[in-house]
Amino acid sequence: MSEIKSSELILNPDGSVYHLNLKPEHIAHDIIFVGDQNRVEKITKFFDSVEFSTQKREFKTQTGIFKGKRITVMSTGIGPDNIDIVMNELDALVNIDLETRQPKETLTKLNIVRIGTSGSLQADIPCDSFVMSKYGLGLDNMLRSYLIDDISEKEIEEAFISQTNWDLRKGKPYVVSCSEKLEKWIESEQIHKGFTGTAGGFYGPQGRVLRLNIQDPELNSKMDAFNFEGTRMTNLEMETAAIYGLGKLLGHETLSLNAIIANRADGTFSADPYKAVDELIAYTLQKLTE
Ligand code: R1P
Repeated sequence: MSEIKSSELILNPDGSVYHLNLKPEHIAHDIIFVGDQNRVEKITKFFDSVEFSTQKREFKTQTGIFKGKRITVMSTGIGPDNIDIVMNELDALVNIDLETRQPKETLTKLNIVRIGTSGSLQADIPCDSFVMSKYGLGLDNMLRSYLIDDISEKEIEEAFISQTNWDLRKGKPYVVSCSEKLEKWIESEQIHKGFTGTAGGFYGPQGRVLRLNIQDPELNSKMDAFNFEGTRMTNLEMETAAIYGLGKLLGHETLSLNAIIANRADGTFSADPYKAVDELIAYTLQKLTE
């Protein structure tokens, strides 16, 4: 097989991958994603030790030991475009030989858990609760650059398109499920199982109106009412579906957990969003080491 060219898999002069600034030895096989770079140390401050730390742009990474387990915590920044970079470069670290620039014969599977923040679409999923996304619904189109027919849930996609009268000029929504292995590992009665919309923007793409009119002012109420065989849409954020899609395509286990900090159904915002995130961090670290 011919080698992957330098223009396609870009390495820094020290041999690290271009955006993440990481070499293979810097990462564990259990990885926590957060959006906000300042959230990385909110997690690693609980570690027994931190062996490695780096940051380039919004991508901050720390690897260390928590209760005997080696874990990497990494910030992805905001949005599906960043997830494209993070997932591809992380996968390259374990599944491409960076010296020969050839894919490895034996693939390595990573466990990736996102600890994020999100807005609820349902009044009965209040601020400060946690949602584990059983499905991610991508409204952003990033994943459609790949061949996704074998991994996407077409029946749910079609139901969403028809129930919301989705305008396909905005691209075609895609639906991908989480890793069942991680779901079983991390679930509990404390967590709502959800169907999470991933938008390619924060304002118009999530139905927020400040000074600009949006293409479909009714979209959020149609999303609230969406129902596929009893499954409702629970929340909106900007990474989950992209993580699930690229995780499935590349062969990694992925799960997204979100602390609900805003409730779009009743217009409320958490009185203490940092506390909600801290509680989700504590919950996840505990589960990951059980
Ligand atoms: C928007 O404010 C950001 O917050 C949410 C969204 O998904 C988006 O990334 O998640 P994080 O708090 O994990 O970044």
